Amino acid sequence: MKDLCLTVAALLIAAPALAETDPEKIAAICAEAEDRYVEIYGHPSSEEEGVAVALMYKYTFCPVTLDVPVGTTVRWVNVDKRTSHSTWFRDAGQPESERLFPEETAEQTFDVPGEYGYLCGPHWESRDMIGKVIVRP
Ligand SMILES: [Cu+2]
Repeated sequence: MKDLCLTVAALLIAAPALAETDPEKIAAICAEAEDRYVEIYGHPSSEEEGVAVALMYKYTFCPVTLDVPVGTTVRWVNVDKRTSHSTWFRDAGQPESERLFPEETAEQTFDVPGEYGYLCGPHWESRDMIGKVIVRP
């Protein structure tokens, strides 16, 4: 397990525009992703203590937009079976995370309110794998 605990710089970023995507399709993918999570960890992702969980599955971040209070640590979990993903807060000037292989995780704590758009390095261009973290004061 890989923990990337980075504190996001005090930058308010304009999130990249989300591609047109069918919300029903996203909901179906994210329901499947949650099933995978329960299969792997034995409990729902919402029951993790002290972190907000975002899943990486089928070229989708689940939820696509994660809304959290300031000071929250977000844990990304790859619940895919074969594909690796990353998180890249490109517009905040951060380097891309290491690739997360299936069942690997990365964490980042958000100490500054704002909207943080991010990309999956290998899939943002080809598969519109894009997400956003909204950090509330
Ligand atoms: Cu990806």
